[in-house]
Amino acid sequence: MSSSSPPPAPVIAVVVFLIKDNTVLLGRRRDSVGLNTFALPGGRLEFGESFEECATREVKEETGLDIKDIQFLTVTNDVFTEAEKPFHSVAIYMRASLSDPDQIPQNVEPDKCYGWDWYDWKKPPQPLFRPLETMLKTGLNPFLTH
Ligand code: 8DG
Ligand code: MG
Repeated sequence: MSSSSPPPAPVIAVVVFLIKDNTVLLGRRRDSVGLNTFALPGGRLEFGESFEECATREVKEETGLDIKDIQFLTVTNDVFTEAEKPFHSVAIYMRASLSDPDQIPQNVEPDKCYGWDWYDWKKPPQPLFRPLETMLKTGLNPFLTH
C-alpha cells in the first residue's frame, strides 16, 4: 500500500458456528487471507441484511445447507497488517443448527475452500484461522447456549 492511499474501510462479516451434536462445521480456506487454515462458513454483510439473513445466505452459498435457530454469540475485531493487502474485519459470530440434521455439506465454492467437515470443538483441527483462534482463547463456548 502506498503511503498516499487511504487504508481500506473495515469489513463487516457474519460467520456461523453450525452445530451438530458435539461437532462444528469447519472448512480449510483456499484464500490468500488465512490460506490452509480452518474457518467457519461466513462472509460479508450485504446492504439491508439482518445478521440472521446474512448467516442463512452465506451458509447456503458456501455449503448448500439450510439452518435454523440462529442466535447471536459474540463479535470480534481483527486487523491483518501482515496480509498482502492489509485489512480490518469485524466479525459477528452467530450459532445455528441444521434445519434437517441429515443434510450433508457440499463444497459449493471449491475455489475458496478445500471442503467442509464436522469437527469436535474440544479438539479442533490445526491450524485454525487466526481470528477464530483468538476467539477460542477468550473461552467462549458456542455449545453453552445450545
Ligand atoms: P464474500 O465476498 O462471499 O461476502 O466474503 P467471503 O469471501 O466469504 O469472506 P470470508 O473471508 O470468508 O469472511 C469474511 C471475513 O470474516 C474474513 O475475512 C475474516 C472474518 N472472519 C473471522 N472469523 C472467521 C471465520 O471463522 N470464518 C470466516 N469465513 N470468516 C471469518 O473473523
Ligand atoms: Mg467465506
